[in-house]
Amino acid sequence: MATNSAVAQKSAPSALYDYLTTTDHKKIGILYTISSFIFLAIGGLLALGVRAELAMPGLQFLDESSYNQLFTMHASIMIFWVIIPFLAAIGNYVVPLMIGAPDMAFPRINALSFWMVPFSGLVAASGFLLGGAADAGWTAYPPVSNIKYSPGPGMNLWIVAVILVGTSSILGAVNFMVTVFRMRAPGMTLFRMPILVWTVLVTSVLVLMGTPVLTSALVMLFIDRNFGGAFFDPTLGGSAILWQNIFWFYSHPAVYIMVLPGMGVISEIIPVFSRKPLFGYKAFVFATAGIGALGFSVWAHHMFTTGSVFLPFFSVMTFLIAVPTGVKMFNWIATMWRGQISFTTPMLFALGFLSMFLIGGINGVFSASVPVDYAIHATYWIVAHIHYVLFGGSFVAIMAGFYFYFPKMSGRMLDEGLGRVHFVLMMVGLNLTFLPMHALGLAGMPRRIADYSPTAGWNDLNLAATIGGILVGISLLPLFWNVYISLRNGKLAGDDPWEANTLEWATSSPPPAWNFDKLPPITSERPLFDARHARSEKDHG
Ligand code: HAS
Ligand code: CU
Repeated sequence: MATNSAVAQKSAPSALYDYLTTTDHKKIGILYTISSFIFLAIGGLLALGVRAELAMPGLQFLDESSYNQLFTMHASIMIFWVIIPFLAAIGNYVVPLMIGAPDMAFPRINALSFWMVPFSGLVAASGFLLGGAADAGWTAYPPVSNIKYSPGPGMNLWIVAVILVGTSSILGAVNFMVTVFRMRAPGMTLFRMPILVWTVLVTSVLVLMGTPVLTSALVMLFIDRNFGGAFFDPTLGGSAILWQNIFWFYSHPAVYIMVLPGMGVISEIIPVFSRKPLFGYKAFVFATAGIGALGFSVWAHHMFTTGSVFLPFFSVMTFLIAVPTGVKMFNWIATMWRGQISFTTPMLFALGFLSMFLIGGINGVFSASVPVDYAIHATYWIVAHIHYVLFGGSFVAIMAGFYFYFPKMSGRMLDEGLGRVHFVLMMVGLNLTFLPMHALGLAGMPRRIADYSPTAGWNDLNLAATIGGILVGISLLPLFWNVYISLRNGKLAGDDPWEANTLEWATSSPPPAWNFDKLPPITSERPLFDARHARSEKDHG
């Protein structure tokens, strides 16, 4: 034995080389996590730049053109290089474990998917060094994004980068689907899969149906800009509205791509810390599929004010989508009902998700009403909506997942006290930033402006939002400190520190390269609960 391990040590490559060449889904999950945190820092700094400029009326720090670059790159980085990859991180790490598989179906494609993410992110961000980053908003509407109004290299780099990151998502989606359909352990029927696996599966279908459409739009825009095309140029017989239709055909489903896996994470956490099974498992699965299906018939709610879409249809469909989401809200609350709730950090973030996503969902329903949307379209109301669903929803769910799975990924517990500090600071910061934006929107403040009149009455609320933004930035410091000290001296986690229900907790923390030495029998959607139960029956009986 001793000689064996000495030999292994001698030939073992360095940890860095190991991570650079790995095809292990767990290491790839960790790489996705690291990359997402780095882009979070970049996207966050850009946001603080935006908030600094808006803290007071007048142009203090930036000119209009740099301001456009900052908010464009902030949104693009947060969406394409933080939220989506972070969810891919969680999916990569836990999906194979949850279904009792040794790895993803295509480990090398999985590695390729990952490496395309930081590479494409750098391509997009390199615009800052090459004479100006993209500046047409993350929605890149022509004519703002055409060669005349956005002549710099940044826009071309952005198009290429988004095509690359989209390709990474498509490869990942195929990989997840094949993994879920072909690699489940014996006994793991579809309706015994953890809800998180279901949400990743539905998300993968959305990616597969939506993302290639975005790619085609981007290719057309690239042709318009660089090869004299006229897809989106009405003066040459094209249509600018065409871009909006194609873009939103992808980007509306994409908002559910960004929240469904987060809902999956929440659905794993709430039962564990309420000591009850998830209420209405099947209803939850069908609600997820329902949101996915409805998500493809509401895209034109982003285009109500263009006058070119059939308003009643898209309005009704948008209202309808609140129903399956409401089913989920009900299920989560019913799961907690009369449970033994323990307020650990993952559970606190899960509760944060429920309350923030409720606000974000309902302020979205307002814009589903056409006359209301005419008043609030392109105002700060929409900015408030976006951030309550994407930050209060998706990102807070990601944080819940991070605190929940960190012990599995590292073998060590995070500090609960620091976790609570992070939670409180982040909740206060995000509400201070985004709650005032509702009022600003109703008062008529348009989004995407670098300056406003000192007499418009928007000064105080903007200052409050800027202070909130700084607080959000500060709230991340206890998180990073927590990770640093816990990796070195954190309490050892053991296999199953939370007394959880699903298979990823049936192996060591971190798991061996092959994931499982042996699996418990799988006869329900809570195999670990069953195993614990059988053990205690035997002890007492
Ligand atoms: Fe949204 C714009 C409508 C969910 C993200 N959304 C955006 C943009 C983003 C985004 C990024 O109809 C801006 C894009 C840009 O840059 O221009 N959104 C909705 C509706 C829902 C919704 C109805 N959005 C999301 C999620 C996102 C996201 C999730 C990301 C994670 N959104 C819109 C509309 C626009 C829009 C318009 C365009 C506006 C414009 O003018 O530009 C729903 O899926 C939300 C459902 C969830 C709930 C909460 C829980 C449900 C319960 C059930 C009972 C509630 C009922 C409603 C029956 C509703 C508790 C009662 C109604 C009352 C008023 C009380
Ligand atoms: Cu939408």
